[in-house]
Amino acid sequence: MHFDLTVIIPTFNEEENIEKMVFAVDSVCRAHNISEEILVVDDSSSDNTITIVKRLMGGNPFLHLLIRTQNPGLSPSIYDGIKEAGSDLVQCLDCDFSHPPEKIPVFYNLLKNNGYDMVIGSRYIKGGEVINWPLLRRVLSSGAALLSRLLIPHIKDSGSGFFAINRDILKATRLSPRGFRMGFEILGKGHWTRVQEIPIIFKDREFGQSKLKGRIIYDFLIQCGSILHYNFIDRQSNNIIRAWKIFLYR
Ligand SMILES: Nc1nc2c(ncn2[C@@H]2O[C@H](COP(=O)(O)OP(=O)(O)OP(=O)(O)O)[C@@H](O)[C@H]2O)c(=O)[nH]1
Ligand SMILES: [Mg+2]
Repeated sequence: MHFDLTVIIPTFNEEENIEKMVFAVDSVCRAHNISEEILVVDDSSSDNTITIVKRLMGGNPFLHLLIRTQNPGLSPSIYDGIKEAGSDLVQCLDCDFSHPPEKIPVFYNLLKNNGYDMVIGSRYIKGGEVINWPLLRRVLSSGAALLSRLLIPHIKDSGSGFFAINRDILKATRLSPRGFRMGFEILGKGHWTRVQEIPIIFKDREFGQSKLKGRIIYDFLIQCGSILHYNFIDRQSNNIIRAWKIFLYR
């Protein structure tokens, strides 16, 4: 079966959201004539997420499920999804409606028709916004975004989980996905040339529980170290220097 786009939805205990999200993604794609695969990547949820997806798969051949049993985590799940995807153009979005699925055609159009390697849904550029986030979440997210800009300065929201890539940029890379910031890993190590941020309005989840843990700060710091090592010790990439050149000379 041919797909124009694979939409990866990582899940862990999302029984309140998954059915609505599958239909939201499918109706947006249909309305824009995008033939999509929806790939749910689940980390062995203990609620009914898997049962619901299996039931939906009955009448919806575009819907696929990858159940993981090892190395749990958001970024490792997204990475497995990218490797399993039926299309080279891949969109990631959270299951909890923090990321508006209506924006998917904008990402797709930039990848498919404008030759971008990566498109990032950004909370921290003009027109972008975060709604209903508690103060602590805002502070942590903005702090991580600032630290990320020391490495990849021309991108304002490299930690956004709402991004799309042409997965060709990951050929011959060695990624070590950990934590919640898979987009940052790709920016630090992938073979991109053209990256575009588009504004998104990020809403806090209404249903289901947050999976964010305190460990996320530790994971992020290790990830920064890994990207620095990859660029300056292993010399597998010169993305940090390239990003600084783009930032300074554009
Ligand atoms: N496969 C997998 N998915 C996960 C994991 N942790 C979170 N997710 C999913 O990744 C997406 C983002 O997780 P969230 O818990 O919403 O994280 P967040 O948006 O930073 O925090 P909240 O919105 O406050 O919950 C959701 O679709 C989750 O179900 C995980 O360990 N494995
Ligand atoms: Mg969320």
